[in-house]
Amino acid sequence: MKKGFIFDLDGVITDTAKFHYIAWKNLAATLGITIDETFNETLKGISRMDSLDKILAYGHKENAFTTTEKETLAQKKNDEYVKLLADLSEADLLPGVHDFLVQAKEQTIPCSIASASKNAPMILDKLGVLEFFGHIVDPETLTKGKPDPEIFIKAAKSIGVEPKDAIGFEDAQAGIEGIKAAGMYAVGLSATETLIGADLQVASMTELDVEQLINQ
Ligand code: B16
Ligand code: MG
Repeated sequence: MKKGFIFDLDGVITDTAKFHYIAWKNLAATLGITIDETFNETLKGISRMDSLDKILAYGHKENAFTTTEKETLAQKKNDEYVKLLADLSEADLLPGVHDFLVQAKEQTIPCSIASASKNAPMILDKLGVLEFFGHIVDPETLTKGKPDPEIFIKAAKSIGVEPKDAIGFEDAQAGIEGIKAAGMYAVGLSATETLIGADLQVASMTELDVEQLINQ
């Protein structure tokens, strides 16, 4: 029987990829770099600074800025991103998420968040689901990003669950790889892409039942 749930945020609990895209696209434009939605797919699950590095490399400007300048650029992007989240509410939870979290609470299955986003606590608060999570891993404490398993191992331990007894939920390929490398059961969430290595893939949380999932 499985004993804990580890959730990615963006693409699993809510979909803020469109807001990341607007903010990165606008910042990139000020640097003379044009990004499109296909390129934006490659930024999913990637940390803020790694995303900036990818954009600069895409525009052949990887050596154009100092670390301090890059920090200023990343801050500028985040300021716009946070403004775009102003109206985020419970209505922005992805289908089936609220019901699944309620079921997990009823079954006393602890939940934690393994997201690359430094904005995760604020986003979960706006979505009205902060109370369901025993812990949110602080991405500042990580030495490596996804696909490294570090974030998932920390997320499991934070709620007192061994990784082998946990189930991880992810929408990105790098995340599925991290969950599997951590030794967990991986549930992939995507209606459009095949997530290689996922133990189970569904289009949305509406297809999932907590009792069935933990007892399989
Ligand atoms: P922030 P996840 C990730 O969230 C996003 O998918 C990725 O696009 C973003 O760059 C990253 O969080 C960092 O976010 O700038 O808010 O710290 O999928 O790991 O929940
Ligand atoms: Mg994600």
